Amino acid sequence: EMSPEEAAFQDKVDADIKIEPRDWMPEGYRKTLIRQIGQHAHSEIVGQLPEGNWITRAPTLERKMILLAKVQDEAGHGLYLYCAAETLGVSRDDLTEQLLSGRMKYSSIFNYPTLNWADIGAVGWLVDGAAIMNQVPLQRTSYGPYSRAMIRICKEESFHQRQGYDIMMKMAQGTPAQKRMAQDALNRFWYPSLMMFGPSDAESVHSAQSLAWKIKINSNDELRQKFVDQTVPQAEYLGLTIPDETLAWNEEKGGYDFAEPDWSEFFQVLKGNGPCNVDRLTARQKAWDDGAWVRDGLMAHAEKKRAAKVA
Ligand code: FAQ
Repeated sequence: EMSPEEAAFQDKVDADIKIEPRDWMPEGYRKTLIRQIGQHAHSEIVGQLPEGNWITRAPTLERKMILLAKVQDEAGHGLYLYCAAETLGVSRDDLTEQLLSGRMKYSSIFNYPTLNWADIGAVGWLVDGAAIMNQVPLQRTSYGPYSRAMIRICKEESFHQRQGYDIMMKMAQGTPAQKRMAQDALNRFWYPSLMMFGPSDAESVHSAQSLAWKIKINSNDELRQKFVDQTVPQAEYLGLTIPDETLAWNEEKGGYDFAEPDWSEFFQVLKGNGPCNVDRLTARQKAWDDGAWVRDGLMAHAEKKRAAKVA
C-alpha cells in the first residue's frame, strides 16, 4: 500500500514533473539516486586513469591536446555529478570515502588496461559510445539536478565519441600493422563495453523499481541492443570485424542477434578481481592522501575566519 505522500510523488513522476531537492521523496528513491549518481561520478573520475595513461605518449601534439581536453572534461563531469548527489544530503567526502573503502562501485569498464594508442581510439569509440547511449535517455530522468547534469555532459560526450572514432579511422586506414592494432583493440574492448550496460534484465536487481521511478528510462538489455545496432555499421565502415561469430541481422526484430558477454567475468570484475581494480583504487587513494594538506588548509582557514567573526 502506498502512503498518500508516495502516491502524490508517483503521480508527479508519471506526469513527467521533475523532482527537486526540497520535494518529498521516498527514502528508497533517495538511496537509489545516491547510489547511481555517486557511482556515475566515481566512474567519470576513475575513467580518467586509463586515458591519462596515454597523454604523455599521444602520437602528435594535436592528439595530445585533444586527449588532454577530453580527460579534463571527465573531471568536470565528475564534479557536476558529485554536486547533483550532494543535493540529496550526502557529502562528496563521504562518497569518496565509500569509493575508497570499496562500499561504492564505479563502472566495470575502467578496470581494463589501455595497452597502446589504438586502445585510446577504442575507448573513445566504444566506451564513450556506450556511455552516450545510456546517458541521452538519462537527460529525461525524473530527478531535476541529475537530468540537468546529464544535458551538459551529453554535449561533451558526443565530441569524445567522435574523437575516438577519428583515431580508429586513422589506424584502420593506416599501415597493416596499425590496422592490426585497431582490430586487436576492438577485440579486447567489445565485450567489456557490452558489460557497461549492466547485467541482463533478468539479473538486474534495481531495474523494475528504477524504471517505475523514472530514474532509469530504458532497461539494460534495451540499451545494449541499441548500442550493438549502432556500432556494427561503424565497424563495417572501418573495415574491422566485431569479435562475435554469432553476430547476425535479425529482420524480424529489426536488430542484430549477438553473443552475451561472459557474465562470470563481469561479476568477478565487480568483486574487485578485474585486471586493474587494485591499480585504480591505489591511484585514487594516493590522490586523496596527497590532497589532505589542501583539505586541512581549507579547514584551518575556515576556522580562523569563524574565530575572527566571534571575537
Ligand atoms: N559496472 O540492478 P542493476 C562514463 C552493478 S560511463 C559496475 O542493473 P542499475 C563516461 C549495479 O551498481 C560509465 N557495476 O543496476 C566515461 C548493481 O550493484 P549495487 C558510468 C555495475 O544501477 C567514458 C548491480 O550491478 N555510467 O563514466 C555495472 O539499475 C570514458 C546490479 O545491476 C553510469 O554510471 C557496471 N557496468 O543499472 C568516462 C551511468 N552495471 O549497486 C571516462 C548511470 C551494473 O546494487 C571515459 N548508471 N552494476 O551493489 C546507470 O545507468 C545504471 O546504474 C546502470 C546499472 C545501467 C550502469
